[in-house]
Amino acid sequence: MVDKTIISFFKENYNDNPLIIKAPGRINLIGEHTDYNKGFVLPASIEKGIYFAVSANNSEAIRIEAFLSQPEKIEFALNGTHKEFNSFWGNYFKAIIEILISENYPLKGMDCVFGGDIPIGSGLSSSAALCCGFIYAITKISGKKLSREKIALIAQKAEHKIGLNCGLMDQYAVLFGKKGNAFFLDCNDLTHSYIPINLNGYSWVLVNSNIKHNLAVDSEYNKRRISCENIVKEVKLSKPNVCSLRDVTLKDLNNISDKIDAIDIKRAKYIIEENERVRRMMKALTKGDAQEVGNILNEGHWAMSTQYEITTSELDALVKIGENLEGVLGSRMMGGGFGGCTINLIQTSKLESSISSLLEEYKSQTSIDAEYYHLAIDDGVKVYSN
Ligand code: GAF
Repeated sequence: MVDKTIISFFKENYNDNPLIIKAPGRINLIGEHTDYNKGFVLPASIEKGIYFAVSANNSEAIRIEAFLSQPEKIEFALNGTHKEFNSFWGNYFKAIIEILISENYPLKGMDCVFGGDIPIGSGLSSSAALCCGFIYAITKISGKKLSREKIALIAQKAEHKIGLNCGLMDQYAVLFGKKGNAFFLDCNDLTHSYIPINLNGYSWVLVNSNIKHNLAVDSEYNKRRISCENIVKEVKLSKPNVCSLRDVTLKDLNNISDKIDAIDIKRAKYIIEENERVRRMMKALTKGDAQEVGNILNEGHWAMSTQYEITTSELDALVKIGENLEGVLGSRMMGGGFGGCTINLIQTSKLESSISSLLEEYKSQTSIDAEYYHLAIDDGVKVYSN
């Protein structure tokens, strides 16, 4: 629906023959905050996405118009200058254009209308979809190709410019995702592989706690990254080859426990164990062991809650409610934290009753209406034909 509205709006207001690009959001099965520690992640790109209708306009301007809750038109000259704008999303486009100019990328004038159905601030990575989709659209208009790896790096740099020192999980998931598959990424050497996530008799559902986060303006994400870096610096004193938490063991943590803040130790322990949970999840999915998949989801959630301390009381409530429901095998918060969705593995035969019990009980505990979405895994960024 949303794609059709954007396409017809573009045709009415710009020109009749736009190129349509779809950039998906992403979920993450397990491997949270491990990406910037050079660890493992297991995300997937999803059907919800951002659509870009674009065409060259043979001018010296990149004109962008949003079909979002914050509608606005922003125009950038090809040298990056622009009029004042209010929308937060404008910062991402500005950052991308500045990065491309600094890399002497040959920008061309274009019109772009974008919008989509990824709920913002819900842990489904609308910002990575926005950045990766826009950069991909630029390459289609300018005619100068950039590899998907390069697009991911530019999109990550844009996030850093805005203030989120993120890793590369979201960008890689959005760019390299494959329909029906989870995407395993080793964030050390960026090698990846795919694994089908269909578990016979079980369904994946996202529940949006409707607590929104904005990681780019919330320093808690970056604070977690600093905690991890503190540990690496300390371990490096006795083990110079250690470059990231990926190389640190629980024994190393023990050895430095009297020299470093206990909170940093707790955070690092979480990362080391989370990497292990990704390995276990890969095995459980391969074996089709839904019970084990559910257990790993729950373990991962409580580790984020008590060790990494990035959940909220509402997300904890959702997971706890699920633990007491027969049909729910497991669930966890996804993404950077401090709000957003949980991912839930539910017995298909008990799907409807489990979802309604979850939502009802959540409402009675928090007075908040949660929403749910059936999960559909789609391809990464691509030219879209409807
Ligand atoms: C956010 C970041 F952008 C990712 O890089 C990743 O760290 C994630 O939080 C947590 O796993 O989405």
